[in-house]
Amino acid sequence: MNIRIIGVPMDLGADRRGVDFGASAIRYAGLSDQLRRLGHSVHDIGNIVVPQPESQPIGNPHLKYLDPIVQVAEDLAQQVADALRSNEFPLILGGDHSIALGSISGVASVHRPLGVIWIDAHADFNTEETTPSGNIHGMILAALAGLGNERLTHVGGWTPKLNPDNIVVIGARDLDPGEQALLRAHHVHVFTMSSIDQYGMPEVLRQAIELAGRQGQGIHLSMDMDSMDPREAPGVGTPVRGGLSYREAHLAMEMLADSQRLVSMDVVEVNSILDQENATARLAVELILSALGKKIL
Ligand code: B3U
Ligand code: MN
Ligand code: MN
Repeated sequence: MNIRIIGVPMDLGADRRGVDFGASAIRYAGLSDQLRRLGHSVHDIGNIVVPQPESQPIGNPHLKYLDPIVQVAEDLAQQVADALRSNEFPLILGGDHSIALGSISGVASVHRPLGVIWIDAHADFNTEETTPSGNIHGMILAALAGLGNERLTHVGGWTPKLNPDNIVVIGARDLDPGEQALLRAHHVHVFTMSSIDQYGMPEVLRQAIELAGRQGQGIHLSMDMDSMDPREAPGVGTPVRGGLSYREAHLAMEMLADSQRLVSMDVVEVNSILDQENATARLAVELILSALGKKIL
């Protein structure tokens, strides 16, 4: 496979600084070399330009840094669509989860309809009305489904990018009240940590792939590293106890690789200021390799 790596040093969508180094930390953990060792060809185009928060007004407190976030999303969507048209698999490295607005808008402009598997401790299904923080990284999945502020929903000039019926959230354990109501109202498939405890990751992934790819479409994987248990991934902005184990996460990646349905992937929320010896970035590399075909034997 030809892989195009796109870094997005974005931290405007989240409260804590440090996720802007995430893409560099993942590269430093050896991503390109190891992808090449797997037999892929790798085209790393470097980082998209992201404004520094110090030079930007926060703007509306319910939609912090809306202008620069939308501007980066427009840029990234172009880059991602260009990669796909050049027959390259887009692998986007965050940055906070607001970057998925650009990555998925770009993928959905080429692959329509598109399924999404969103692995996250959160569901990122808030709008400006339900957000407790005003942080846009918590609103991205809703925006892609056409809900919330028009600037967010209309990146690329069209909406919605996703049908809620093809959205699957896995690993959720921290949802806000208004967000829960929206997820229910729009029938988003959410496999919480309790569903994983009850049915096990193999069954959850089997159903997730079926739901996200119901009409035979491609699937984008959006991997928020805070889905992992904080013992495995200490370097994330918002650690939440009781997350995915190392084994569960690898199994999920391997099942996605076996499905041969992945068309693109992003890895987000690695916070290298809070990390311990780059452990979270190294884990991100291992998970990417499993998702892109690495087998033990
Ligand atoms: N749901 C909360 C918290 C949050 C969402 N995503 C992350 N944290 N990483 C919010 O602010 O929307
Ligand atoms: Mn997220
Ligand atoms: Mn999260």
